[in-house]
Amino acid sequence: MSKIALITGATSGIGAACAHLFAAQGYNLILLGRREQLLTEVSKHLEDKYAVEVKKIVADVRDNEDLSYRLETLPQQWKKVDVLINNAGLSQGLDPIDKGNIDDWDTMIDTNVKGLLYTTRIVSNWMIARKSGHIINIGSIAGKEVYPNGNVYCATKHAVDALNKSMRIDLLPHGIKVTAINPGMVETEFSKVRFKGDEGRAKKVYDGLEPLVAKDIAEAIWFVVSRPAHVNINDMLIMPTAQATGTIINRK
Ligand code: NDP
Ligand code: 8X3
Repeated sequence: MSKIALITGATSGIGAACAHLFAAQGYNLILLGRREQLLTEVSKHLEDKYAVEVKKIVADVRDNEDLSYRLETLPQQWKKVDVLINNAGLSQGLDPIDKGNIDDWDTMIDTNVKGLLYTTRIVSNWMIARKSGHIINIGSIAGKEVYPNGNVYCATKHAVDALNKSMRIDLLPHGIKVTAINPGMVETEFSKVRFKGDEGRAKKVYDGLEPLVAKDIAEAIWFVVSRPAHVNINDMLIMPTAQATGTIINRK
């Protein structure tokens, strides 16, 4: 029987790249995101190309009640999730702490931290029942260090780092693997979302360097997931060659 991966934030960027790579490896997929049309396009493409089964969940990870309903009402066979990729996340704004937009703060905390928790609370129980599973948490270089005006986004990714470590301890008795994947700069919709649709400002983030692409991260995740049963990779930090730290970048 095919394995199942549940990917949050599968409508673009890293999540969509993971969906492609896992489908190519024969996984059936549960793909979650808010933009229904994109979810439908990705799902149809993968079903046609790889003959895998895809379950779409149009949901907002911030809405625990709706998320729980949609996950708990999945048919029983779809609850046999082998891999959970907690990827849904975003940054909003890049302002100093005294000028931060409170709605932006709430959105980042509710999505990157609480959404990840709500999803994990449900899916970890399915994994515990089967005594097997692998949870991949998408952190960031912003969860390892901080940079000017990154304040709340960095705090949410530091929280993901802490949750990654602590869920590994809590789930240890149940044989469940837990891994953090922490990327540096990856060119996706991330900067467009951070700068609220300002494409020019988003593009400038990657000026003069070759950033990572979503597929680079998906390939690292596949490497981690495809290790033998007795091997767990706890934490991976993946940067563009031109980026040494969050802020030290070799631009041409
Ligand atoms: P994208 O903006 O391309 O993708 C983000 C995904 O998250 C989308 O599919 C979006 O789907 C989904 N998402 C956002 N909010 C919600 C929500 N409330 N409920 C459900 N889904 C949601 O960016 P990336 O692929 O780059 O980002 C993926 C992850 O990688 C994030 O956690 C980000 O913090 C992290 N990351 C990104 C880096 C980068 O440089 N790009 C570097 C380090 C980490 P939809 O809008 O359809 O809901
Ligand atoms: C995204 C990476 O450093 O641009 O998590 O915030 S960064």
